[in-house]
Amino acid sequence: MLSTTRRRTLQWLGLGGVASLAGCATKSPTAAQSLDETEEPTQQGSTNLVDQVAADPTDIPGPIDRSESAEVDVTLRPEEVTAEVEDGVTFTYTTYNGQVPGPLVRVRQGDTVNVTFENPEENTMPHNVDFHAVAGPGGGAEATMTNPGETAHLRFKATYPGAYIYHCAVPNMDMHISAGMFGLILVEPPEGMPEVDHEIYLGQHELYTDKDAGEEGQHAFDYEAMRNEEPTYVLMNGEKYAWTPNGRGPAATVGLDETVRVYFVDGGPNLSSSFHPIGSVWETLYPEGSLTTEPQTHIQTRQVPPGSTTIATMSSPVPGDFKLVDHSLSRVVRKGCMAVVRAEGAEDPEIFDPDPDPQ
Ligand SMILES: [Cu+2]
Repeated sequence: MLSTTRRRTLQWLGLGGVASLAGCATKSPTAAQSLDETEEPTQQGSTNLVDQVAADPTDIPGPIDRSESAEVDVTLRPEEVTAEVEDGVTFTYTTYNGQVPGPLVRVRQGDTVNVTFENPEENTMPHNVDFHAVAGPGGGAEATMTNPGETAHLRFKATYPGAYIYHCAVPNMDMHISAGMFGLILVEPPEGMPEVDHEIYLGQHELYTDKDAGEEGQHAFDYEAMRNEEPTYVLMNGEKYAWTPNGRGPAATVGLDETVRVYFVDGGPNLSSSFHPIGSVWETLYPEGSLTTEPQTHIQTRQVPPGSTTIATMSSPVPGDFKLVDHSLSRVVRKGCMAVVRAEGAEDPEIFDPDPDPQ
């Protein structure tokens, strides 16, 4: 996706300047709303245009090498931004820190985490965060419930290890998550994670819009489609084929036999992912992101439910592009769900020969 094309498209859509799409009045839900309230606010177009919501899969904190607990400060900003899902198609996302999935938070079991939750004034909706790594009511959802312009603080101790989802949990939480509000928090065990050559971060979720996939223009959120669980797009990192050679480039480019560890979160809000590396297998896989269970080995496809994660490794002895997909393949072919790990190096016909000599 070329940024010049992108800019031209945004101008064509009338989104390049200060013109506001936010004319449709939205009743601003308040922090006092109850969970069973079913009011469905019209999602407003945001003038906050950005070139990219797709989180860079390699932009994650490195392994923790501390042998003692520490205090870790984390700032999450729920940002409502408009960006392209694919060329010519824009959508107003709700995000953590402007990216989908939200930033990978990495701490060590026993650490104390100080969360600052800043809901920017220019937002139109209340937001919060529920961390599945939090031992406490709502995973911190009520403690971080904020209207635009408000800041909240949450302090928690990471008492158990594992890879956990975090997500928005306001009354219309399915809409907020679908529009991008989910991410992964990794709580490393005291002994740390096994060493690998590369780590990447991917998040799958569904987008429900009022137009067909690929139809140009601004897509509004479609509650009816969400109620029927019929997404327009199923995405990895928030954009169609974001981290593939046809998008922004491979999620990672690695050498032969180098191990790639994938931190994978399924935001949903509704669909399980059948997570599979085409041309390979998951050599070690921690089901549901559990780090207190022995990993499984040589797994072809692993179901990852919405609201869960997996940690899985792969490598390749031969070069090529390895597509990481949801093996519910219509989501790949028709709805945009794919990332690519590229392995570079010399061919090895002993292992893989696409054109063998006749015997
Ligand atoms: Cu939200």
